Amino acid sequence: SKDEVMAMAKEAIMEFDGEMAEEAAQEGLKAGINPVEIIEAYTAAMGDVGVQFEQGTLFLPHVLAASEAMNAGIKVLKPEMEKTKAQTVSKGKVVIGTIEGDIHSIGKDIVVSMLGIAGYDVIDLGRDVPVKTIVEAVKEHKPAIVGTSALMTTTMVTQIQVEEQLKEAGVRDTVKTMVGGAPCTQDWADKIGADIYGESATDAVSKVKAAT
Ligand code: HCB
Repeated sequence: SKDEVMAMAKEAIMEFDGEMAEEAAQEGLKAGINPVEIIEAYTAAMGDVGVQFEQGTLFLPHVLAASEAMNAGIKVLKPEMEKTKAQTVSKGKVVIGTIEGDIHSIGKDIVVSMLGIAGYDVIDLGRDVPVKTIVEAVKEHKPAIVGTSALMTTTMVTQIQVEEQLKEAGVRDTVKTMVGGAPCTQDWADKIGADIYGESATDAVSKVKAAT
């Protein structure tokens, strides 16, 4: 049943079990469950892993193993998600990357996949992307949206530099900026002058759609 698949997806991440994550994905697809919902189950479990990491009951290798399990599951779901990508005409370009100094990529990768499925032409700059590179990419690709992901309070502050350096380069008005990642909030976006705050990948996609 759906409940069983969702429970299995969560357990797989909590148990750092990539094979179980794959099995949950396969079972889910067989049962006709929307792949996005299965990813949300993995994400919820990843949040629990994060809490346990903060509490000191899990350590970095566990977090890494959990994220690898999550990637294994997503790999199974991705081809299925791409099938639903109907339009051949691009809805617009989005440049995205994880901010300078920050190597967290899981959430950004989910946003990249989901924007791609929604029909956007996504230029993924990867992780730990220098602000300069982001500005250069805006000049080169002329995207409708430029998004950054920051997972740490120490790196989210660099999102301010994106706003400033886009202005200095004279291209801030040509593009809408999006911020996301666990420590970011709507307040943060408002404070730094970012146009869009993406709370989740689903939220990011709907706000990008509304803005393009
Ligand atoms: Co990492 N880490 N980590 N980590 N890590 C966090 C982020 C902490 C909060 C954990 C903690 O201590 N409480 C913490 C940051 C504390 C702070 O704020 N200062 C932390 C730390 C400290 C570190 C290291 C410094 C640890 C060390 O080495 N001592 C180090 C970072 C080094 C560096 O970056 N320079 C580190 C390393 C790692 C890994 C490698 C083990 C692994 C990352 C693997 C990878 O990404 N390839 C990792 C992980 C997995 C986490 C936690 C547990 C989970 C993050 C995650 O993937 N969540 C995290 C704890 C937490 O977040 N509570 C912990 C799941 C995804 C799906 O959620 O929020 O990223 P998401 O994305 C959502 C959403 O935000 C939105 O859509 C996504 C899908 O819905 N979204 C966007 C994301 N980006 C967007 C961009 C947009 O434009 C729009 C929407």
